[in-house]
Amino acid sequence: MYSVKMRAHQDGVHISGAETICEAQTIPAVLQTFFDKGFQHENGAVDFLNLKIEKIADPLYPLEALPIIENTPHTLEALCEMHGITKEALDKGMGYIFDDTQYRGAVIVSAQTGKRLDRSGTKGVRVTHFCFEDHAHTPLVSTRIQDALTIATCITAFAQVKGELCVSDDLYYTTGYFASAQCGYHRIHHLKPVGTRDGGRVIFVDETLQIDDYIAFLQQQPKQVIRHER
Ligand code: PML
Repeated sequence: MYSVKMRAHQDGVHISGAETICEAQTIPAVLQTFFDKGFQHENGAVDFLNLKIEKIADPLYPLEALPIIENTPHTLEALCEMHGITKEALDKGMGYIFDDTQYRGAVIVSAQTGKRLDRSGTKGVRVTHFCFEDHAHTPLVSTRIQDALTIATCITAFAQVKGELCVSDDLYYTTGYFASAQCGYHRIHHLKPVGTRDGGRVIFVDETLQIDDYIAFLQQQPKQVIRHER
């Protein structure tokens, strides 16, 4: 199996990215899809596009995709409260999403205090080496939701993770989600105003989390997220 990744920039600013793990014979089709995605993006014209292929030696770690809750009856604040994430932690998490830094990955914070726990600076912790397999009869409506569900499933796989909040940094996409292993992937609309590149991912965790093991799992372990009909 091979890991295939794409990232596209304009003037050093991230425009779009994509990744999967596939068999050798599928690589050309994947490269074409990723190339098209990178070059035709609403965030802007691309002046740098990187395509990377790496052989994967370790077996894929299987994960059951979180269920998607389309019309959540809960507000973000209520979801956080239900998951033991304090208002202080949510406010600090929101601060990272709406600050001037465009983190490439997620910021990990204490669910109790909101204190940042990872040491990845402005880079953030990127979830990498994953793929998605769909065994459900009803397909997902977009590859954006597929990618977001895959990442959320990887992020929430450790018991000490209380929840993840994601706001898209795409200019015209204002839907985000709150995800947890306990309650699934809750889509939340209008999380930000249209026309801004604000956005990001915040992972709220219990401070007992072994952060180095968790980051190694997110970044190095090859992961396969499998979706079944519910
Ligand atoms: C992104 O691709 O920019 C993140 C998407 C988050 C929300 C996806 C959804 O609509 O459920």
